[in-house]
Amino acid sequence: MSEKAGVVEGWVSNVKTVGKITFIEVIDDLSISPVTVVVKRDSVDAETWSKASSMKIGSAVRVEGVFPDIIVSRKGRELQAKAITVLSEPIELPPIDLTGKTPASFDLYVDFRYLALRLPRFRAVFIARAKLVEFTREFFAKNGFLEVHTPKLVGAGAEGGATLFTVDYFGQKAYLSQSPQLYKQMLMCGVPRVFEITPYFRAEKFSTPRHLNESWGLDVEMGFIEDEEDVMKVLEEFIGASINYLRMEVGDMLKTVGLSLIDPPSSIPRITYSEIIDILNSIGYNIQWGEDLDTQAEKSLGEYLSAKGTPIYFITKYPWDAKPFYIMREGDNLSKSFDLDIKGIEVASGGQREHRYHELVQNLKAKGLSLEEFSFYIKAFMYGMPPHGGFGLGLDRLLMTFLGLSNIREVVLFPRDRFRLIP
Ligand code: ATP
Ligand code: AMO
Repeated sequence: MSEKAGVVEGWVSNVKTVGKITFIEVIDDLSISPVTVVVKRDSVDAETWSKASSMKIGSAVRVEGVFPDIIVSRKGRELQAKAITVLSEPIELPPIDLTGKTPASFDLYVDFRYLALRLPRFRAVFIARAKLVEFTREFFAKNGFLEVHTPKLVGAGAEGGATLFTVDYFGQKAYLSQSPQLYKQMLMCGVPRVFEITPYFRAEKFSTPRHLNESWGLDVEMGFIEDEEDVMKVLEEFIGASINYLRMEVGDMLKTVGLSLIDPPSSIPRITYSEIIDILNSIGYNIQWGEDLDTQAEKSLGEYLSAKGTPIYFITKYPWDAKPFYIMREGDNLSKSFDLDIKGIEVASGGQREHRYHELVQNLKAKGLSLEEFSFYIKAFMYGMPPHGGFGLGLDRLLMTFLGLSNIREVVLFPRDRFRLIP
């Protein structure tokens, strides 16, 4: 016999007394199934029995006992209790049902995220999120990228002035960083490959299921590239490898809570913007070349391509007018850019950058931007800036689309949108 003494610490998610046995389910470690604590009236003292049979759901407890050789519980882990310490009891009825039997509203699960994390469905999503971030770090470090941290309090925006949050910086105007774009590019004049896992702050006023005012991104930048295809190859490999990693690490856990991962693509097709316009016009849209794709068009395109077995695709060679100043032009009106979409949701965008000083200055002027405001950035292009490119990827959106969830708030612990600044 190899029964082992042990301790379980966690929160009570259910209690049931059947005759002379009380079963207490305790959510303890980072798994989604509770430990069943079995308390036998004949094996414990009167005080322990009384604590067990009057246990309140939601309490924080420590249980000492033994892990038996033969497990009766269907949940897989069992502890035969010897002593119970109730560390903290709820002082009012929790706002969500901690047994998980009665569902609460979407907003309650966000307002009381810490309680929702005791429920398997929510726990599984945030474990998957942590695994995705863990893998991301490992993938880029292994591929020779230096992890960097760029400032989040900045003096200039990169993605358009309309979406900047302004901050008072000792009497001077500063902004919360929308993206590490300018900094990751400047670093290309000193380090060949960088990545950053970073918050994006964007004062976008609209409320959609895929926008937040604070989101998390993966920013990647690589020097000495031939063209944007070199960047797309890295992103393509990362997408396939991350789905495979999540499958291996959390696939079963997700299945248990009714979620499934998207299939890893064997390759990701590159479809040009012009081809996309043709597809959209062939399925009932009336879009002129040069127009932006609106949300509905993106969605229809996603459905059309998914039905053809292509849920993940690159859209390449956008008109330069539709892209930011830092993207390199291709010919007169195209750009060396790409977006990565999953089922109609833009997950990443990037491209080859303009690394030639004079052309970059022209690009800034063409977009009507102030050379003075960007002078610190342009300076870096005077000292041997190599050809480079990269992408920014929304990690929240990536996980949301990997799991087939319809609202970005499902994968963010404490989402920040126009109507939510607390908790
Ligand atoms: P996405 O293209 O998915 O929005 P993104 O963060 O790159 O991702 P932008 O390229 O800035 O966003 O978005 C394109 C533009 O689409 C937004 O700036 C915004 O003007 C517009 N937009 C998107 N959704 C909505 C919406 N629900 N209501 C109004 N405008 C929207
Ligand atoms: P872009 O503006 O397309 O590109 O942002 C990159 C990716 O970040 C995610 N994202 C968001 N996710 C949730 N809520 C938001 N408000 C939000 N805004 C952006 C999306 C988007 O594809 N500097 C460039 C990237 C580059 O060229 O390297 C940039 O920021 O998934």
